[in-house]
Amino acid sequence: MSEEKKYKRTLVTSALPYANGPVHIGHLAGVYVPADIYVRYLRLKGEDVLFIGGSDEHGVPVTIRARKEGITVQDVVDRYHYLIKDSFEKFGISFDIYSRTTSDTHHKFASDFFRKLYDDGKFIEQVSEQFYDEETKEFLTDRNIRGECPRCHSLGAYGDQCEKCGATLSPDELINPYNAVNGNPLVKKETKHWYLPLDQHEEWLRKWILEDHEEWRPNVYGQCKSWLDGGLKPRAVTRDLDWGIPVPVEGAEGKVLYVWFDAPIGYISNTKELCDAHPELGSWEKWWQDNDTRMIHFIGKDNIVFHCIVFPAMLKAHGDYILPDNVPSNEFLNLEGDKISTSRNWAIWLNEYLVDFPGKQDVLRYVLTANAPETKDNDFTWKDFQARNNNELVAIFGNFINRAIVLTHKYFGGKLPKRGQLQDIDNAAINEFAEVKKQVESYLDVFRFRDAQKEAMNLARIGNKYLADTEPWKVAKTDIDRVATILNISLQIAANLAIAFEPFLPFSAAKLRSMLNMCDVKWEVLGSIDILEEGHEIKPAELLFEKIEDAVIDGQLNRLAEIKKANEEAKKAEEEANWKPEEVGAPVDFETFEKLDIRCGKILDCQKVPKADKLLQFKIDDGMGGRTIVSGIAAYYKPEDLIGMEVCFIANFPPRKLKGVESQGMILSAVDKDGKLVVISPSKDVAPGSKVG
Ligand code: B3M
Ligand code: ZN
Repeated sequence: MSEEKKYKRTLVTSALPYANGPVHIGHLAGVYVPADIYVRYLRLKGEDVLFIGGSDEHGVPVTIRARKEGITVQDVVDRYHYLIKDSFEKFGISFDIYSRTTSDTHHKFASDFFRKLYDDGKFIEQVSEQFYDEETKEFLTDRNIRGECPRCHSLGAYGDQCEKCGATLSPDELINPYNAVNGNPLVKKETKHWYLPLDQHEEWLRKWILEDHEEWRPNVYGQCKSWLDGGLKPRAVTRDLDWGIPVPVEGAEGKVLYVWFDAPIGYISNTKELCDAHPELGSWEKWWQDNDTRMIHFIGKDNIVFHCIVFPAMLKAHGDYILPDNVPSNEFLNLEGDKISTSRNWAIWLNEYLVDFPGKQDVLRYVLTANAPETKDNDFTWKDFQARNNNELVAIFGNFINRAIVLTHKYFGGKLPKRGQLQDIDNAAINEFAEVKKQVESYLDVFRFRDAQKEAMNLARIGNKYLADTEPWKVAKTDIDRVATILNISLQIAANLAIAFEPFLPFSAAKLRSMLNMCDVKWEVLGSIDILEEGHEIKPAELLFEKIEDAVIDGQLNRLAEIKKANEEAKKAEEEANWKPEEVGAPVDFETFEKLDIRCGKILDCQKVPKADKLLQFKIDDGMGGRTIVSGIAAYYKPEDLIGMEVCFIANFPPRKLKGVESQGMILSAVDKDGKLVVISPSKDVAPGSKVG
């Protein structure tokens, strides 16, 4: 175990989300709520802390989104940056700065950082062959290359992964690769890039992580270990792309910094932007280059290698920087048993939650922390959300506060009554809640937020049980002094709750503080029974939490059921459109062949099928009154080029629905050498409806 570091200040960063879509509960649970709990805790303790956030506005994901929506990349990042920023604000994620990687400060900073490493000879240059589209004159990134999967032979696998069989791929492995955007075949072309030679950093990284940071979470430590044991290789830090920060080197026109090179530098440039605007915070260098600073990165598990290996190697290569002390990464949060997926719309989007559950940000914060995927993937379900709200927040926390405040108003006019002689039952409660501070701290200090919140909740349980056991509403009939003692202790517990929950449920804690008329709160006093003074005036009770009814939850479940149904239909259509010609089929007898009714027909009309990239819809003159056929050849033909053409089709397939359109047959085509589909025509005019055989 490494020795605990003495530090003067803590710099907390949270992963910069891609500005290519709204943020969802997975983001919140995995990164932003835990980071926010942690910084709120440090601030309450009076520590010097900065919380840095921002949007990641470079990389391929934003460019893909722009193409999909038919708008510019700048429009995409503008739209989502502000949407994301707004969601975070509304959920109380208390960044000291939330900036963006398209800022001038960042561009200059990242560019200078690259240039310093370049000038110091910290990169290696390598020429390699990459896939290139000769028509659009662009090199393609892995995600923009598609082709046949070498493993399961489904068509349309991506250059980095086959979504059908899950295989991790490189574009070189794809059979007949093509440009995912326009279907063009690709050629190999040489291009030069700069690489960070991670292999040269392996030795110190091994020691730094595997020996000096054994305290890192097992999932983080384990992932690092397996990367290191596998041997590190040089990693390209530049890309051929027209969106990003230009590579500041002569002859590098058309190249930009790889998004994973510039994004983590965003933590530094955003700190600089903040400190430049607020000199009282000190210089940015103090936060990044002084050994007395402790740095913590909050991230999701798919970002571990970049934060534990690549970014530290960049910082080390530069020479002036400190390295992270901890990288508390979470596993994934699933939704109702399925992986959260942006493309399948399988998520609870924060901006939508805010509309559906106004004022209930703390409920989601509470549930996500109670269920945080800290050590393994976890599941969010609406039923659990409802149960935790109704049975814990309302029935325990809210109920206790409400009773304590209402009774104080009823018997003592809203003034904190005097605590008299203590009985055993009082001492037991007091001793119990005096422990809570230590317990919560011991968990927060090692980033175990779900256990910490559970302990904080224990305080409410102690209070609730204390009131239930002492029954002041009954005692009031005979002994008002005893009621005074009970309510004094109860309100002290309530004040403790207002402090303990400030990191977890900031809105409810603030509301509670306001009811209790508390101004300045400090973590230090947690556990004390003297937070509020005798005679202190409190305000009337307001509801802290309210019950969530079944109908509300059913509404959310129905919404998800509809999404699931639409996804299943889309998947079926995609599979059917992905049919693949076999090389030589199994032998068939003549009778079987004769069963196939193949005919010639003429294309009268052809259009794209809405919301289906691959499908075209044909009106065919089949000599029998006409029919509609849907075919998955949109990547290879423009609809207007096909009108008037003669084709062969199978006429006796049972009709089937593709993307809502009924297809009455199948148009025959062959695969050319580039893997493109070519429609088969009779070599001379024949009458529509003529049989082929
Ligand atoms: N934007 C990936 C992600 O959102 C990336 C994180 C950058 S952190 C420097 O998962
Ligand atoms: Zn596959």
